Amino acid sequence: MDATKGLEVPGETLEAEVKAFFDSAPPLQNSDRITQQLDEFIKRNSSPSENGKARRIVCVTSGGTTAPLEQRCVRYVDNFSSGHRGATSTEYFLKAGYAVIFLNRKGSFQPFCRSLPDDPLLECFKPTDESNIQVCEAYSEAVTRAVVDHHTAVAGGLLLKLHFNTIFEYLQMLQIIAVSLRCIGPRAMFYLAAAASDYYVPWKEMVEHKIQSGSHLLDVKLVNVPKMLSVLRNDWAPLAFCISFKLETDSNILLKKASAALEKYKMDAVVANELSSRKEQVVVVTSAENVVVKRDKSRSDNDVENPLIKLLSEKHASYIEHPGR
Ligand code: 9Z3
Repeated sequence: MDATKGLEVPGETLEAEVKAFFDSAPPLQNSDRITQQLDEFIKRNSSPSENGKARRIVCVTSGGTTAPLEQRCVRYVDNFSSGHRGATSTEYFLKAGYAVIFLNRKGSFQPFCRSLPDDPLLECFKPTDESNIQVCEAYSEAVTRAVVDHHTAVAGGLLLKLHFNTIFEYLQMLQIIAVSLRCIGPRAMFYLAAAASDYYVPWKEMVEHKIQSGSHLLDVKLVNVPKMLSVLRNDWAPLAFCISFKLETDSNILLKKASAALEKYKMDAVVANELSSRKEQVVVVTSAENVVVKRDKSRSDNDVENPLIKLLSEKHASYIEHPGR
């Protein structure tokens, strides 16, 4: 998070911090509806598919969370993430036979939209007369592909898209998803590519109205967001296969930080990426080895996510066979 240093809470246990975070969070809108959608999605994808086995389900998180500074929010601290990693990975997970819960920041990159221009609705279509429009020739193939692939995934019950804006929404939704997926044990994967805030202003300590300008000092106290990776691993979905991401701008510390996260949060793998080269290469850090995964420029589907998802899908398959850690 591109933020000021937060307040440490000496001696406070993780459990107390987690409780304080959720107690202070504004209640999630539509939580019953989300739980119902998840239950239906998991049920639908738990009967045997073509290969006689139940489909694996991955929760892909994507985009940056915001930490609001005011309850009636005008200003917030944001986390960098375009959502490209999560959206692209979702496409490759679907290709690999997974059902995908795509938990994404509203307005971030969406699966199947990579070949479209920035403003697809206005740039891909043109009017033929006052009341009719048609797809522009130049985009006709890309639009057809995007619409067909998206429709096939959503209508076929293989892709469930859920949106968040704030860190409060993100973590409440992640909890609901994890607890819902607990019943499928090791068949679930978490692929946590979202850039989640490290610091937040507790809701009850947040001013209601827009902070007035006038002072040269903005005096806002941010506290640490509790380390939910531990909670996900230990409490919410202990049997799930968990992949987290480590982002650094200094490549000299990247692998050390990724290994530390692997051990501290008992992840099955940590994907280490450096900001400027993140679309070219990543390193998959596991307790057994570090695997460098590079974009294969000779292919048409040459995103780094292609070999990355292949590798993680293989690791997940062998984890399902031998679930011990
Ligand atoms: C990532 O590292 C993602 O790969 C990126 C993808 C955000 C770099 P884009 O969305 O970029 O394609 O533009 N995500 C996790 C970032 C993060 O905040 N990780 C935390 C950390 O590094 C741990 S949860 O400490």
